[in-house]
Amino acid sequence: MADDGDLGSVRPKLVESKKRWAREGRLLTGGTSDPERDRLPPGQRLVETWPVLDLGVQPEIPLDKWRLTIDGLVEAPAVWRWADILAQPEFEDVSDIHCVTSWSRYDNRWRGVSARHLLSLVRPKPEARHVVFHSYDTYTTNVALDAFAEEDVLLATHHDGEPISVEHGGPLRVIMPRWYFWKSAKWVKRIEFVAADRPGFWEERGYHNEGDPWQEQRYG
Ligand SMILES: Nc1nc2c(c(=O)[nH]1)N[C@H]1C(S)=C(S)[C@@H](COP(=O)(O)O)O[C@H]1N2
Ligand SMILES: [Mo]
Repeated sequence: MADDGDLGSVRPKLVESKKRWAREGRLLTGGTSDPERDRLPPGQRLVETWPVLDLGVQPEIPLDKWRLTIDGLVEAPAVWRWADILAQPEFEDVSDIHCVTSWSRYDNRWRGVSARHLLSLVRPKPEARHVVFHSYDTYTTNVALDAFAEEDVLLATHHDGEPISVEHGGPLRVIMPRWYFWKSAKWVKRIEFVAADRPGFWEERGYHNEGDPWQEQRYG
């Protein structure tokens, strides 16, 4: 378990209660859904709204100051400015959001830069096995390189045709459609390729290391 002594401006009560839920296995249904037959994974309920979840800090980065560093075990590390994002081929994908706190939201149309395109530019070295996302609010989360390389993963600038708002992680957030939404880092500022896995903010606090909603991998 992580030591929360120096979380600074994040909301310690919220973090504490989520850690307790993880310990107690809150919301675990042990039920099943079949992705071939069902659209809603076990224990989820459909919402029409779009809840905002974060650590209580919503960083606002002017586009002229905004940078995205892509580094670690890659052949061609990069620091992208906003103009570099705009210069990449556009990618779109429609997917359902499943948040571990049990809400799901269908048919989110994301637009941005595909992970596969990014990978083709930076070229991970053979030792690279995992990816760590670092965000402007100090949040981190980790995924396997294989999961990042799935065809539906992207760095999103737009949601349903509109630029992603600050509260939802704009100007740029990661979208990992196959995992619970905590893997989709808002306000991403660094994508780091590493050999050894490194648990992120919630993964250190009792969440599952992967987070497949169909297997109800809420807590680890
Ligand atoms: N940078 C950052 N990304 C984050 C979080 C966060 O606190 N900071 N929270 C995660 C969690 S737990 C969820 S459910 C989703 C919420 O995204 P939303 O506010 O757009 O619904 O963002 C994820 N990405
Ligand atoms: Mo979440």
